[in-house]
Amino acid sequence: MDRARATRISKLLAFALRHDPGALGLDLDGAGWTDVAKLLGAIAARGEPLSHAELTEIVRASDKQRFAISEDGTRIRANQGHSVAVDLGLAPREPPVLLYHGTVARFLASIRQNGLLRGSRTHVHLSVDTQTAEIVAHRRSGPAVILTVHAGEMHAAGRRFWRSENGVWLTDHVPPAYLRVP
Ligand code: HQG
Repeated sequence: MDRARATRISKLLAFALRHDPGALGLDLDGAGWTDVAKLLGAIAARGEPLSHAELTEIVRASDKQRFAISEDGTRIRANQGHSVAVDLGLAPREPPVLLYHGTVARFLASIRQNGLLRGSRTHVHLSVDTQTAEIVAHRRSGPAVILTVHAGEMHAAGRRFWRSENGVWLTDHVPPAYLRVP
């Protein structure tokens, strides 16, 4: 499949599975799963017929492993990034001592004051290394800033962390005291 088509479908999947399943006439269950056959029907109805094998290939080849297909191949969900309420069923776990968050300079004043807020998403997203945080930051225009998060200290203070299936660290809020701003 050509790259442009794979990217277009991947963006459509991210939109439907994280933010607005209703736009494709889909429902998510409590853990974020939806029916693959229905999804393929909805994508076909938008003029983009897609086979089960092609969908599997897009999910397998996704650079960030954004999606998961159930073992029996009948259900699909996003691994993280939701704004709709879902319980991914992840167990809280101890994070690395340091995590990173890529953002842009224009948000810094507010971040210094309020810490990292989850905004429209269900969690604040943190990266395990600075390279990944750079990529996250560069999705936005303006000078990139990489913040260091004292995740170990947060965890010791009783704050919870989860690690998504695709290696993104999630938490509810990072107070300013745990942030190192360069
Ligand atoms: C910022 C992508 C002002 C925050 C990425 C970020 C990630 C504040 C923006 C995933 C703030 C929220 C999530 C505060 C946080 N004041 N701005 N107090 N607290 N912000 O998109 O982390 O490619 O919801 O710095 O790779 O950028 O789609 O979160 O800039 O993993 O798979 O508010 O999305 O994944 O933006 O990105 P987002 P994010 P995909």
